[in-house]
Amino acid sequence: MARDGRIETYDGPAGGWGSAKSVGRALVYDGAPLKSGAALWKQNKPGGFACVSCAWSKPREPHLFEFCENGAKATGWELTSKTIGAEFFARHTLTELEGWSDFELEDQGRLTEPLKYDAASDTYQPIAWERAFEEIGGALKATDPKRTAFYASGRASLETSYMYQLLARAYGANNLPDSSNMCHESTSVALPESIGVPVGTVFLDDFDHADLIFFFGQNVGSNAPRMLHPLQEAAKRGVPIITFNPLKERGLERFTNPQAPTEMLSGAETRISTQYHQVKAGGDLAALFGLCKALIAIDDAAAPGAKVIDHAFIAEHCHGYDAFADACRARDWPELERCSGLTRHAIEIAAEVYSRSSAAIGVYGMGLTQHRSGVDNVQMLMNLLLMKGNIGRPGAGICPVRGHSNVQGQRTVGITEKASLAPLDRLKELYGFEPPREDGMATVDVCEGIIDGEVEAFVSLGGNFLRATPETGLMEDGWRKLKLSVQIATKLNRSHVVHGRAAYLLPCLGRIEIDRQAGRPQIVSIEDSTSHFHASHGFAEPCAPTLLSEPAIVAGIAKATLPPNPSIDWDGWTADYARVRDAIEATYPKVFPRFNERIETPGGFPKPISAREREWNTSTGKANFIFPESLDENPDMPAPQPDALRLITLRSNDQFNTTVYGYDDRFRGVEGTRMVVFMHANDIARLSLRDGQTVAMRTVADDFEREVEGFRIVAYDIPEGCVGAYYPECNPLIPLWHHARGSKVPAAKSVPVLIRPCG
Ligand SMILES: Nc1nc2c(c(=O)[nH]1)N[C@H]1C(S)=C(S)[C@@H](COP(=O)(O)OP(=O)(O)OC[C@H]3O[C@@H](n4cnc5c(=O)[nH]c(N)nc54)[C@H](O)[C@@H]3O)O[C@H]1N2
Ligand SMILES: Nc1nc2c(c(=O)[nH]1)N[C@H]1C(S)=C(S)[C@@H](COP(=O)(O)OP(=O)(O)OC[C@H]3O[C@@H](n4cnc5c(=O)[nH]c(N)nc54)[C@H](O)[C@@H]3O)O[C@H]1N2
Ligand SMILES: [Mo]
Repeated sequence: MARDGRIETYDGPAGGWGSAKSVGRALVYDGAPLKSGAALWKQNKPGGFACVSCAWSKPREPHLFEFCENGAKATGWELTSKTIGAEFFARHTLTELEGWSDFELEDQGRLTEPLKYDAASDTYQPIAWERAFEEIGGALKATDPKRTAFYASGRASLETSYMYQLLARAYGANNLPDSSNMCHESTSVALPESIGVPVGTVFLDDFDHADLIFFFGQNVGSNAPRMLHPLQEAAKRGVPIITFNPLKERGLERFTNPQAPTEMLSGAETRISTQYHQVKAGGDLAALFGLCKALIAIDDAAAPGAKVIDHAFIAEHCHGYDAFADACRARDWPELERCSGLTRHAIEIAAEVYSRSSAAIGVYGMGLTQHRSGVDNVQMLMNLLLMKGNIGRPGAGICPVRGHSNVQGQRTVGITEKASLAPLDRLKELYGFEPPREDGMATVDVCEGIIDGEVEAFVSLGGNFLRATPETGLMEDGWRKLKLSVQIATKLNRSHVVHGRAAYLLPCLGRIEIDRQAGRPQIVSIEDSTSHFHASHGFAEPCAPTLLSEPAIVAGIAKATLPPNPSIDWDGWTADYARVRDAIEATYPKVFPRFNERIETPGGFPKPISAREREWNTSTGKANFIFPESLDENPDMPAPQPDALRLITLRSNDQFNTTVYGYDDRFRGVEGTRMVVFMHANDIARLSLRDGQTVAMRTVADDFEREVEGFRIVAYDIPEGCVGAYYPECNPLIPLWHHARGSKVPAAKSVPVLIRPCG
C-alpha cells in the first residue's frame, strides 16, 4: 500500500538479510506462503519451472535455492491465494476501476473466468469460452488484418509464441509488436550489423573465464539478481568489474549471498564493482569513444611486441577499423568529458585496466538501449570489445541482459514484425498458405496507429501495453476507440480497465501452474538470456478450474478466425505440446535439432551463435566497426534550455515492469511511495527548489504539453543535469517520437524535462 513516503539511506548490501526478510513478507502478503515456499525449491532447476521474473541463465548445477528476492516475489505473485471473478466485476464499473492504481488492480488477485465488456452496465460480464472465441473470431474476420495487432509481452512459452505468430501470419499480417520493441530491439538491430547475430555471444560458463567485466546501464541487484552469483564468484577471483551507471546501484556495489549461511551469519559482503563511473544519462557514446581513444593511445605508445590492441584479430576478422580508429583519435577530450560527465583521467584508468585484460565481457541493459542513440551505444560497446578480439573465445563476448523470461525465445520462434526475420518460405511449405511478405508494425508504429485510428483491433498475449508504452494520454484516448481489444492475462491491469468498444479478458494459466491436456501434465520451454533452451514443468495446482492454457486460448482464437487448414492441427497441438515442438523443429531445423529429446538437458541446450565461432554473417562477411558521427543524444530536440534536466525512468526493487508489488525501493532508501524524483543537491539549489518539495515534471518538446504532478524531490547521488523517477508513472512524459534511431525503442532513459514546484 502507498503510505506517507519515508526516505532514508540504505546501508545494507544487495542480497543479505534485507532480501531474506523481503521474500518472507511478500509470500505472506500473497496469502499462499506454503505453496509458494514449496515452489521456490523447484525454481530454475532441471525438472522444475523456469522463473517467471527475469531471463537470466539457469545453471547446469543449480544452487540449493536457485532464486532471488525478486524471483520469489514473482512466484508469490503468480501463486497468490487471491482470485477475482464475476462477482468482483459485477460490483465495480470499469469507470470506477480506472481510478485504481496499478498496484490495487493487480492486487485483487488472479483472474478466473473469461469476461466480456458490457456497455449497458459498464462492467465486465462472464462469457463462456466457446462463445468468446466465436465472437472474437467473428470480429477479427470482419477486420482488416493490416489494422490488427498481435502483441506479445515476452513471458509466454516457445510453444505458445510459435502458435501465436502462426495465427497472426495465417490471418494476414506481420503485425507482431512485442515488448522487445521497447527493450532490447536496439540490440537486435545493432548486433546483426556488427557481428551478424541478434543476441549476446556469452554463455554462462564464460563468466568463469573472464578476466574483466564491463557493466553498462544494467541494475543487476533488482532486475537480474541471480546474476550476482557469477559476478560474486568473479569478484572473489579478483576480476575487475568496471561499471558505468549514473546511479550508484547497490547490487553493483556490494552483495551478501542470502543462500550462503556463513556469509549471512558473518555479514561478509563481496565488493562487486572495482571502478564505478557515474556517467551522465546518455553519456555512454562519449564514455565509449573515450575508452577506445585511450586504448588506442596506450597501444600507439607500446613497443611492437607489447601492443594491447589485437591487431591480428582485427586484420583477419574485422572491417572498418582504420576509419574507426581515426574517428577516435579525432575526438577531443573536453567534448568527451562534457558529454560523458566523466573526467579524462577516470576514463583513462578504465582503459588502462582493460588494456591488460585478455578476456573481457561487456554486460549491458536498458541504460544503453533506451536512448535515441540506443543502437549506436550497443555498436560502440561492441567496438570496444572487438578492439581486443573479445569475441569467440572463452571468457569473452557481449552480454545483453534480457528482460522478460522468454522475450529472446519469442523472437527465435517468429514473434517479429520484420518479414525478413521470419521463416516465411518454410511456413508456406509446411502449412500451405501464402504468408504476408511486407513488414508489419512494431510497438511504436502500433501506438501511432492506435492514436490516429489506423489500428482497429488489438490482441495481447500478456503484458500491459497501455501502461508500458510512451505517450499515455494520447494512447488512452486512442485505446478507447479500438473496435476490439482481446487480452490474454493472469491479472487485472490498466490495459483491461481502459478498453475498446468490444473488449474481452481471457484468463490463462501461469507457467508455475500444472497444465494438463488430454489428462497429461504438459511441459513448455523458454530461452534464457544466454541463448539456452530449457524445459519448464508446472508445479502448483491451477488457481481455478475455469482457466485455459495459453496454447489453448491461442488455438481457440485461431480456429474461430482462420479458414480450416488440414496442415495446422490446432487441437492436436493443444493436446500435446511435444507436437508443437516438432513443428518448431520442422520450421527451424538448425536451431532446434532433436528438440523434444534435448528439452530436459540440465542447464539447457544452446542455440547456435555463429559469432561465437568467429563466423560473421554480416554484409561484409566480417565483424564491423560501426560508429556514429555525432555524440548528440537528442539531435532533434528544441533548442537546449539551461534549466532542462534529463529524466531517467527507472524500475524500483518492488516491481516487475508495470506490476507493482509494493511501494518500497529498499536499495535506494525509499519507503511507502513511488512518486519521487531523484535529484542532485546542486540542481535542487540551482533551480531554487528544496529536498522534500512536491514538484511537477514537464517534457521539453514543442509539439504539446506533457506534464505529471506530485513528485517529491529526493536529494540523491546522481550526476548533475540528470533526474530519475519511476516507470510507468513517468510514461505520460515520453513523446512517442522520442525513440531510438534504427530500432524505435522508446528513449525512456533520457527524456528532457523541466521541473516546477506544485501543490
Ligand atoms: N525485479 C525485476 N526484474 C526485472 C524487471 C523488473 O521490472 N523488475 N524487468 C525485466 C525487464 S523487461 C527488463 S528489460 C530488465 C531491465 O533491467 P535493466 O536493464 O537493469 O533496466 P532498468 O531498471 O530500466 O535500469 C537500467 C539501469 O541503467 C541505468 N541507466 C540509466 N540511464 C543510463 C545511461 O544513460 N547510461 C548508463 N550507462 N546507465 C544508465 C540506471 O541507473 C539503471 O541502473 O529487467 C528485467 N527484470
Ligand atoms: N518509461 C519506461 N517505459 C518502459 C520501460 C522503461 O524502462 N521505462 N521498459 C520497457 C520494457 S523493457 C518492457 S519489457 C515493457 C514491459 O511491457 P509489458 O511486457 O507489456 O508489461 P508487463 O508489466 O510485464 O505486463 C504485466 C502483465 O502481464 C500479465 N501477465 C503476467 N504473467 C502472465 C502470463 O503468464 N501470461 C499472460 N498471458 N499474461 C501474464 C499480467 O496481466 C500483468 O498485469 O515496458 C517498457 N516500458
Ligand atoms: Mo524489457
